[in-house]
Amino acid sequence: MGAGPAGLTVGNILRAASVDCVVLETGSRQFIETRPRAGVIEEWAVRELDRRGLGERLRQRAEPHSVCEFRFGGERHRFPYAELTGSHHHVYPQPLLVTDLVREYADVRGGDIRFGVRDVALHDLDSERPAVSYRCPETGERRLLRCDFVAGCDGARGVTRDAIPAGQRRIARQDDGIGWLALLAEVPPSTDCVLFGVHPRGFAGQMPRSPGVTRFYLQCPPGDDPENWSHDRVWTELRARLAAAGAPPLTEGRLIEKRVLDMHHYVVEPLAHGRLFLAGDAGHLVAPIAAKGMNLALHDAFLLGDALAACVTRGDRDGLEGYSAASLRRVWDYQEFSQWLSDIYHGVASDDPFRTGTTLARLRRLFTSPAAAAAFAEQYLGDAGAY
Ligand code: RFL
Repeated sequence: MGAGPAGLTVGNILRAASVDCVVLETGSRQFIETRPRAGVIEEWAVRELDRRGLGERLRQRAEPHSVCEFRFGGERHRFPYAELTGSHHHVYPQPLLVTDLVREYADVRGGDIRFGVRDVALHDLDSERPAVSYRCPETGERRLLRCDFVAGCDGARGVTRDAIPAGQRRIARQDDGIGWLALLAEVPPSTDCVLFGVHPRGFAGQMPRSPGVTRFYLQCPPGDDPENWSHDRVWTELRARLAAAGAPPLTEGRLIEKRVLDMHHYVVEPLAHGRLFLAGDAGHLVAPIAAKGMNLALHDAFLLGDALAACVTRGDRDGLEGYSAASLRRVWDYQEFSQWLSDIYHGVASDDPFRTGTTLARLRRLFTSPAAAAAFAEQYLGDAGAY
Protein backbone atom coordinates (compact mmCIF):
# COMPACT_ATOMS: atom_id res chain seq x y z
CA MET A 1 0.00 0.00 0.00
CA GLY A 2 1.59 3.28 -1.14
CA ALA A 3 4.12 4.14 -3.86
CA GLY A 4 6.49 6.33 -1.88
CA PRO A 5 10.13 5.45 -1.21
CA ALA A 6 9.12 2.71 1.28
CA GLY A 7 6.46 0.94 -0.83
CA LEU A 8 8.39 1.08 -4.09
CA THR A 9 11.56 -0.25 -2.45
CA VAL A 10 9.67 -3.16 -0.88
CA GLY A 11 8.06 -3.82 -4.29
CA ASN A 12 11.42 -3.82 -6.06
CA ILE A 13 12.95 -6.23 -3.53
CA LEU A 14 9.98 -8.60 -3.94
CA ARG A 15 10.18 -8.48 -7.73
CA ALA A 16 13.94 -9.19 -7.61
CA ALA A 17 13.10 -12.33 -5.58
CA SER A 18 10.35 -13.26 -8.11
CA VAL A 19 7.64 -12.76 -5.48
CA ASP A 20 4.31 -11.56 -6.92
CA CYS A 21 3.03 -8.31 -5.50
CA VAL A 22 0.68 -5.44 -6.28
CA VAL A 23 1.39 -1.82 -5.32
CA LEU A 24 -1.75 0.25 -4.68
CA GLU A 25 -1.39 4.04 -4.79
CA THR A 26 -4.06 6.72 -4.34
CA GLY A 27 -2.13 9.33 -6.36
CA SER A 28 -1.28 9.35 -10.06
CA ARG A 29 2.14 8.44 -11.45
CA GLN A 30 2.71 12.10 -12.27
CA PHE A 31 1.82 13.08 -8.69
CA ILE A 32 4.31 10.72 -7.06
CA GLU A 33 7.07 11.57 -9.54
CA THR A 34 6.82 15.32 -8.96
CA ARG A 35 5.95 15.71 -5.26
CA PRO A 36 8.85 17.72 -3.77
CA ARG A 37 9.88 16.65 -0.27
CA ALA A 38 13.18 15.17 0.94
CA GLY A 39 16.60 15.65 -0.55
CA VAL A 40 19.22 14.19 1.77
CA ILE A 41 20.07 10.49 1.65
CA GLU A 42 22.56 8.89 4.02
CA GLU A 43 25.51 6.97 2.66
CA TRP A 44 24.54 3.57 4.08
CA ALA A 45 21.15 3.91 2.33
CA VAL A 46 22.80 4.74 -1.01
CA ARG A 47 25.05 1.68 -0.62
CA GLU A 48 22.02 -0.52 0.08
CA LEU A 49 20.08 0.88 -2.90
CA ASP A 50 23.16 0.18 -5.04
CA ARG A 51 23.49 -3.37 -3.77
CA ARG A 52 19.89 -4.00 -4.87
CA GLY A 53 20.37 -2.54 -8.35
CA LEU A 54 18.36 0.59 -7.43
CA GLY A 55 21.10 3.21 -7.11
CA GLU A 56 22.58 3.61 -10.59
CA ARG A 57 20.95 6.90 -11.59
CA LEU A 58 21.31 8.23 -8.05
CA ARG A 59 25.08 7.56 -8.16
CA GLN A 60 25.32 9.36 -11.51
CA ARG A 61 23.30 12.42 -10.50
CA ALA A 62 23.40 12.87 -6.71
CA GLU A 63 25.76 15.38 -5.24
CA PRO A 64 27.91 14.10 -2.36
CA HIS A 65 28.11 16.60 0.52
CA SER A 66 30.84 16.60 3.15
CA VAL A 67 30.31 19.80 5.19
CA CYS A 68 27.45 21.68 6.86
CA GLU A 69 27.60 25.18 8.27
CA PHE A 70 26.08 26.58 11.46
CA ARG A 71 25.56 30.31 11.74
CA PHE A 72 25.14 31.81 15.19
CA GLY A 73 26.33 34.90 17.03
CA GLY A 74 26.90 36.58 13.66
CA GLU A 75 29.60 34.06 12.66
CA ARG A 76 30.00 31.07 10.34
CA HIS A 77 31.09 27.72 11.78
CA ARG A 78 31.84 25.00 9.19
CA PHE A 79 31.43 21.42 10.35
CA PRO A 80 33.42 18.92 8.20
CA TYR A 81 31.46 15.75 8.98
CA ALA A 82 32.94 13.65 6.15
CA GLU A 83 36.45 14.23 7.52
CA LEU A 84 35.26 12.97 10.91
CA THR A 85 33.33 9.91 9.72
CA GLY A 86 34.55 9.06 6.23
CA SER A 87 30.86 9.17 5.09
CA HIS A 88 28.91 11.66 3.01
CA HIS A 89 25.36 12.86 2.63
CA HIS A 90 23.95 12.53 -0.88
CA VAL A 91 21.67 15.29 -2.12
CA TYR A 92 19.10 13.74 -4.45
CA PRO A 93 15.54 15.13 -4.57
CA GLN A 94 12.88 12.62 -3.47
CA PRO A 95 10.88 12.91 -6.75
CA LEU A 96 13.96 11.74 -8.68
CA LEU A 97 14.41 8.75 -6.36
CA VAL A 98 10.69 7.88 -6.62
CA THR A 99 10.89 8.20 -10.43
CA ASP A 100 13.87 5.80 -10.51
CA LEU A 101 12.13 3.33 -8.19
CA VAL A 102 8.80 3.32 -10.06
CA ARG A 103 10.54 2.96 -13.42
CA GLU A 104 12.57 0.01 -12.17
CA TYR A 105 9.56 -1.63 -10.50
CA ALA A 106 6.96 -1.16 -13.23
CA ASP A 107 8.90 -0.74 -16.48
CA VAL A 108 11.98 -2.95 -15.90
CA ARG A 109 10.95 -5.61 -13.34
CA GLY A 110 7.37 -5.86 -14.66
CA GLY A 111 5.71 -5.07 -11.30
CA ASP A 112 1.95 -4.54 -11.03
CA ILE A 113 1.09 -1.01 -9.84
CA ARG A 114 -2.39 0.52 -9.70
CA PHE A 115 -2.65 4.28 -9.48
CA GLY A 116 -5.60 6.43 -8.40
CA VAL A 117 -7.24 3.78 -6.20
CA ARG A 118 -10.01 5.05 -3.90
CA ASP A 119 -11.67 4.02 -0.60
CA VAL A 120 -8.97 1.54 0.37
CA ALA A 121 -9.85 -0.87 3.20
CA LEU A 122 -8.08 -3.81 4.86
CA HIS A 123 -9.69 -7.11 5.84
CA ASP A 124 -8.89 -10.33 7.76
CA LEU A 125 -5.44 -9.20 8.91
CA ASP A 126 -5.43 -11.85 11.62
CA SER A 127 -6.05 -14.65 9.12
CA GLU A 128 -3.67 -16.53 6.80
CA ARG A 129 -5.23 -14.77 3.80
CA PRO A 130 -5.71 -11.07 4.48
CA ALA A 131 -7.26 -8.84 1.80
CA VAL A 132 -7.29 -5.28 0.57
CA SER A 133 -10.28 -3.75 -1.19
CA TYR A 134 -10.40 -0.54 -3.19
CA ARG A 135 -12.51 1.35 -5.70
CA CYS A 136 -11.14 1.21 -9.23
CA PRO A 137 -10.68 4.75 -10.67
CA GLU A 138 -11.72 3.86 -14.24
CA THR A 139 -14.92 1.92 -13.59
CA GLY A 140 -15.81 2.90 -10.02
CA GLU A 141 -16.30 -0.79 -9.15
CA ARG A 142 -14.94 -2.31 -5.94
CA ARG A 143 -12.12 -4.83 -6.22
CA LEU A 144 -10.81 -7.25 -3.62
CA LEU A 145 -7.21 -8.51 -3.58
CA ARG A 146 -6.46 -11.58 -1.45
CA CYS A 147 -2.83 -11.90 -0.46
CA ASP A 148 -0.34 -13.40 1.99
CA PHE A 149 0.91 -10.16 3.51
CA VAL A 150 0.11 -6.44 3.48
CA ALA A 151 2.95 -3.88 3.62
CA GLY A 152 1.48 -0.62 4.95
CA CYS A 153 3.66 2.00 3.26
CA ASP A 154 0.91 4.61 2.78
CA GLY A 155 2.58 7.49 4.60
CA ALA A 156 1.38 9.72 7.42
CA ARG A 157 -2.15 10.14 6.00
CA GLY A 158 -2.77 6.54 4.98
CA VAL A 159 -5.24 4.01 6.36
CA THR A 160 -3.05 1.07 7.36
CA ARG A 161 -1.96 2.47 10.75
CA ASP A 162 -5.60 2.68 11.87
CA ALA A 163 -6.26 -0.89 10.75
CA ILE A 164 -4.38 -2.05 13.85
CA PRO A 165 -6.96 -2.24 16.67
CA ALA A 166 -6.36 0.55 19.20
CA GLY A 167 -5.91 -1.92 22.05
CA GLN A 168 -3.09 -3.69 20.23
CA ARG A 169 -0.77 -0.80 19.47
CA ARG A 170 0.60 2.24 21.24
CA ILE A 171 1.20 5.55 19.51
CA ALA A 172 3.84 7.72 21.19
CA ARG A 173 3.51 11.36 20.11
CA GLN A 174 5.54 14.52 20.57
CA ASP A 175 4.62 18.04 19.46
CA ASP A 176 7.43 20.61 19.60
CA GLY A 177 4.88 23.48 19.41
CA ILE A 178 6.87 24.99 16.54
CA GLY A 179 6.12 25.57 12.86
CA TRP A 180 8.46 25.73 9.89
CA LEU A 181 7.66 27.61 6.73
CA ALA A 182 9.01 25.20 4.08
CA LEU A 183 10.01 26.98 0.88
CA LEU A 184 11.36 26.00 -2.50
CA ALA A 185 13.04 28.78 -4.48
CA GLU A 186 14.12 28.78 -8.09
CA VAL A 187 17.67 29.82 -7.23
CA PRO A 188 21.05 28.12 -6.93
CA PRO A 189 22.20 27.59 -3.33
CA SER A 190 24.24 30.55 -2.08
CA THR A 191 26.84 28.28 -0.46
CA ASP A 192 28.08 24.80 -1.33
CA CYS A 193 26.48 23.19 1.72
CA VAL A 194 23.52 22.92 4.10
CA LEU A 195 23.16 26.01 6.34
CA PHE A 196 21.63 26.12 9.82
CA GLY A 197 20.94 29.63 11.13
CA VAL A 198 20.37 29.66 14.91
CA HIS A 199 19.03 33.13 15.54
CA PRO A 200 17.00 35.00 18.20
CA ARG A 201 14.29 35.64 15.56
CA GLY A 202 13.99 31.90 14.92
CA PHE A 203 15.68 29.10 13.02
CA ALA A 204 16.46 29.43 9.30
CA GLY A 205 17.90 26.75 7.03
CA GLN A 206 19.14 26.33 3.49
CA MET A 207 19.23 22.88 1.87
CA PRO A 208 20.60 22.64 -1.67
CA ARG A 209 18.39 20.47 -3.92
CA SER A 210 19.74 20.99 -7.47
CA PRO A 211 21.77 23.62 -9.35
CA GLY A 212 18.56 25.60 -9.98
CA VAL A 213 16.35 24.85 -6.94
CA THR A 214 17.06 25.37 -3.22
CA ARG A 215 14.97 24.54 -0.17
CA PHE A 216 14.75 27.07 2.67
CA TYR A 217 13.09 26.84 6.07
CA LEU A 218 11.98 29.60 8.44
CA GLN A 219 10.72 28.92 11.97
CA CYS A 220 7.21 30.37 12.39
CA PRO A 221 4.25 29.90 14.74
CA PRO A 222 2.63 26.45 14.39
CA GLY A 223 -0.39 26.56 12.09
CA ASP A 224 0.71 29.89 10.58
CA ASP A 225 -0.84 30.81 7.22
CA PRO A 226 1.75 30.71 4.38
CA GLU A 227 -0.06 33.75 2.94
CA ASN A 228 1.30 35.74 5.92
CA TRP A 229 4.69 35.32 4.29
CA SER A 230 5.06 37.63 1.29
CA HIS A 231 8.03 37.31 -1.07
CA ASP A 232 9.68 40.34 0.58
CA ARG A 233 9.06 39.12 4.14
CA VAL A 234 10.55 35.70 3.34
CA TRP A 235 13.77 37.09 1.86
CA THR A 236 14.14 39.76 4.58
CA GLU A 237 13.87 37.10 7.30
CA LEU A 238 16.23 34.69 5.52
CA ARG A 239 18.80 37.47 5.08
CA ALA A 240 18.52 38.44 8.78
CA ARG A 241 18.60 34.94 10.24
CA LEU A 242 21.39 33.63 7.99
CA ALA A 243 23.55 36.76 8.28
CA ALA A 244 27.18 36.09 9.28
CA ALA A 245 30.49 37.87 8.87
CA GLY A 246 32.13 37.01 5.55
CA ALA A 247 29.10 35.04 4.25
CA PRO A 248 28.28 35.42 0.55
CA PRO A 249 24.92 37.18 -0.02
CA LEU A 250 21.85 34.97 -0.47
CA THR A 251 20.79 34.47 -4.07
CA GLU A 252 17.14 35.55 -4.12
CA GLY A 253 14.46 34.54 -6.60
CA ARG A 254 10.98 33.18 -7.25
CA LEU A 255 9.38 31.02 -4.54
CA ILE A 256 7.73 27.95 -6.08
CA GLU A 257 6.50 26.25 -2.89
CA LYS A 258 5.43 27.76 0.41
CA ARG A 259 3.80 25.64 3.12
CA VAL A 260 3.76 25.48 6.90
CA LEU A 261 4.79 22.22 8.61
CA ASP A 262 4.13 21.68 12.30
CA MET A 263 7.06 20.00 14.04
CA HIS A 264 5.40 16.90 15.42
CA HIS A 265 6.48 13.29 15.61
CA TYR A 266 4.95 9.88 16.36
CA VAL A 267 5.95 6.24 16.63
CA VAL A 268 3.57 3.26 16.39
CA GLU A 269 4.55 0.23 18.45
CA PRO A 270 4.64 -2.51 17.36
CA LEU A 271 4.88 -2.01 13.59
CA ALA A 272 3.16 -5.31 12.93
CA HIS A 273 -0.29 -6.76 13.45
CA GLY A 274 -1.12 -10.23 12.12
CA ARG A 275 -0.11 -10.14 8.47
CA LEU A 276 0.15 -6.34 8.24
CA PHE A 277 3.56 -4.66 8.56
CA LEU A 278 3.93 -0.86 8.68
CA ALA A 279 6.94 0.81 7.03
CA GLY A 280 8.06 4.43 6.66
CA ASP A 281 5.87 7.39 7.63
CA ALA A 282 2.87 5.06 8.07
CA GLY A 283 4.56 3.69 11.20
CA HIS A 284 6.60 6.66 12.42
CA LEU A 285 6.83 10.32 11.56
CA VAL A 286 9.84 12.45 12.25
CA ALA A 287 9.63 16.14 11.31
CA PRO A 288 12.28 17.16 8.75
CA ILE A 289 14.53 18.70 11.45
CA ALA A 290 17.39 16.25 10.89
CA ALA A 291 16.44 15.04 7.37
CA LYS A 292 15.77 11.52 8.62
CA GLY A 293 12.26 10.51 7.43
CA MET A 294 13.08 9.15 4.00
CA ASN A 295 16.18 7.42 5.34
CA LEU A 296 14.05 5.63 7.94
CA ALA A 297 11.51 4.72 5.23
CA LEU A 298 14.32 3.12 3.20
CA HIS A 299 15.71 1.33 6.25
CA ASP A 300 12.28 -0.21 6.95
CA ALA A 301 11.87 -1.17 3.31
CA PHE A 302 15.19 -3.01 3.18
CA LEU A 303 14.35 -4.94 6.37
CA LEU A 304 10.76 -5.68 5.38
CA GLY A 305 11.44 -6.50 1.71
CA ASP A 306 14.18 -8.99 2.69
CA ALA A 307 12.04 -10.48 5.45
CA LEU A 308 8.99 -10.97 3.17
CA ALA A 309 11.14 -12.47 0.40
CA ALA A 310 12.80 -14.87 2.88
CA CYS A 311 9.43 -15.96 4.24
CA VAL A 312 7.73 -16.46 0.87
CA THR A 313 10.64 -18.11 -0.96
CA ARG A 314 12.27 -20.13 1.87
CA GLY A 315 9.66 -20.28 4.62
CA ASP A 316 12.09 -18.42 6.91
CA ARG A 317 9.99 -16.26 9.30
CA ASP A 318 12.82 -14.90 11.48
CA GLY A 319 13.05 -11.58 9.61
CA LEU A 320 9.31 -10.91 9.87
CA GLU A 321 9.24 -11.82 13.55
CA GLY A 322 12.13 -9.47 14.28
CA TYR A 323 11.07 -6.72 11.86
CA SER A 324 9.28 -4.36 14.26
CA ALA A 325 12.02 -4.44 16.92
CA ALA A 326 14.81 -4.04 14.35
CA SER A 327 13.11 -1.07 12.70
CA LEU A 328 12.19 0.63 15.97
CA ARG A 329 15.77 0.58 17.26
CA ARG A 330 16.83 2.95 14.49
CA VAL A 331 13.53 4.89 14.60
CA TRP A 332 14.01 5.79 18.27
CA ASP A 333 17.68 6.59 17.72
CA TYR A 334 16.79 9.05 14.94
CA GLN A 335 13.87 10.50 16.93
CA GLU A 336 16.20 11.17 19.86
CA PHE A 337 18.72 12.92 17.60
CA SER A 338 15.97 15.02 16.00
CA GLN A 339 14.77 16.14 19.45
CA TRP A 340 18.31 17.10 20.43
CA LEU A 341 18.73 19.05 17.20
CA SER A 342 15.30 20.67 17.61
CA ASP A 343 16.42 22.00 21.01
CA ILE A 344 19.51 23.52 19.38
CA TYR A 345 17.67 25.02 16.39
CA HIS A 346 14.93 26.61 18.45
CA GLY A 347 16.56 27.29 21.85
CA VAL A 348 17.96 30.74 21.08
CA ALA A 349 14.54 32.01 19.90
CA SER A 350 12.72 30.68 23.00
CA ASP A 351 12.69 34.03 24.91
CA ASP A 352 14.20 32.10 27.80
CA PRO A 353 17.69 33.44 28.61
CA PHE A 354 18.61 30.25 30.46
CA ARG A 355 17.74 28.06 27.46
CA THR A 356 19.56 30.46 25.15
CA GLY A 357 22.68 30.09 27.28
CA THR A 358 22.63 26.29 27.32
CA THR A 359 21.86 26.14 23.58
CA LEU A 360 24.85 28.30 22.73
CA ALA A 361 27.05 26.20 25.05
CA ARG A 362 26.01 23.05 23.18
CA LEU A 363 26.72 24.69 19.84
CA ARG A 364 30.15 25.97 20.89
CA ARG A 365 31.03 22.51 22.22
CA LEU A 366 30.59 21.05 18.71
CA PHE A 367 33.43 23.27 17.56
CA THR A 368 35.74 22.92 20.59
CA SER A 369 35.40 19.30 21.74
CA PRO A 370 36.54 16.56 19.31
CA ALA A 371 34.47 14.01 21.25
CA ALA A 372 31.27 16.12 20.95
CA ALA A 373 31.99 16.72 17.24
CA ALA A 374 32.52 13.00 16.59
CA ALA A 375 29.28 12.07 18.38
CA PHE A 376 27.29 14.67 16.44
CA ALA A 377 28.79 13.61 13.10
CA GLU A 378 27.96 9.96 13.74
CA GLN A 379 24.29 10.72 14.45
CA TYR A 380 23.97 13.32 11.71
CA LEU A 381 25.10 10.75 9.13
CA GLY A 382 23.10 7.88 10.62
CA ASP A 383 24.56 4.80 12.22
CA ALA A 384 26.35 2.84 9.52
CA GLY A 385 26.51 -0.23 11.75
CA ALA A 386 23.29 -1.98 10.72
CA TYR A 387 24.24 -2.16 7.04
P1 RFL B 1 5.28 8.75 1.43
O1 RFL B 1 6.45 9.29 0.65
O2 RFL B 1 4.36 9.71 2.05
O3 RFL B 1 4.48 7.79 0.44
C1 RFL B 1 3.23 7.26 0.82
C2 RFL B 1 2.41 7.04 -0.43
O4 RFL B 1 1.20 6.40 -0.09
C3 RFL B 1 0.12 7.00 -0.82
N1 RFL B 1 -1.12 6.74 -0.08
C4 RFL B 1 -1.87 5.62 -0.27
N2 RFL B 1 -1.72 4.61 -1.12
C5 RFL B 1 -2.66 3.61 -1.05
N3 RFL B 1 -3.70 3.62 -0.20
C6 RFL B 1 -3.89 4.63 0.67
N4 RFL B 1 -4.93 4.62 1.51
C7 RFL B 1 -2.94 5.71 0.65
N5 RFL B 1 -2.83 6.85 1.36
C8 RFL B 1 -1.71 7.46 0.91
C9 RFL B 1 0.52 8.47 -0.93
O5 RFL B 1 -0.13 9.09 -2.03
C10 RFL B 1 2.04 8.36 -1.13
O6 RFL B 1 2.41 8.28 -2.49
O7 RFL B 1 5.78 7.77 2.60
P2 RFL B 1 7.10 6.86 2.72
O8 RFL B 1 7.30 5.97 1.54
O9 RFL B 1 7.02 6.27 4.06
O10 RFL B 1 8.33 7.92 2.68
C11 RFL B 1 8.51 8.84 3.72
C12 RFL B 1 9.16 10.11 3.16
O11 RFL B 1 8.40 10.59 2.08
C13 RFL B 1 9.29 11.20 4.24
O12 RFL B 1 9.71 10.64 5.47
C14 RFL B 1 10.29 12.31 3.84
O13 RFL B 1 9.80 13.06 2.76
C15 RFL B 1 10.60 13.23 5.04
N6 RFL B 1 11.50 14.33 4.65
C16 RFL B 1 12.87 14.13 4.57
N7 RFL B 1 13.40 12.90 4.81
C17 RFL B 1 14.75 12.69 4.67
O14 RFL B 1 15.22 11.57 4.93
N8 RFL B 1 15.58 13.69 4.23
C18 RFL B 1 15.13 14.95 3.94
O15 RFL B 1 15.89 15.80 3.51
C19 RFL B 1 13.70 15.22 4.14
N9 RFL B 1 13.19 16.43 3.86
C20 RFL B 1 10.94 15.59 4.34
C21 RFL B 1 11.83 16.64 3.95
C22 RFL B 1 9.56 15.85 4.40
C23 RFL B 1 9.06 17.10 4.10
N10 RFL B 1 7.65 17.28 4.20
C24 RFL B 1 6.87 17.86 3.17
C25 RFL B 1 6.93 16.64 5.27
C26 RFL B 1 11.32 17.90 3.65
C27 RFL B 1 9.94 18.15 3.74
C28 RFL B 1 9.46 19.54 3.43
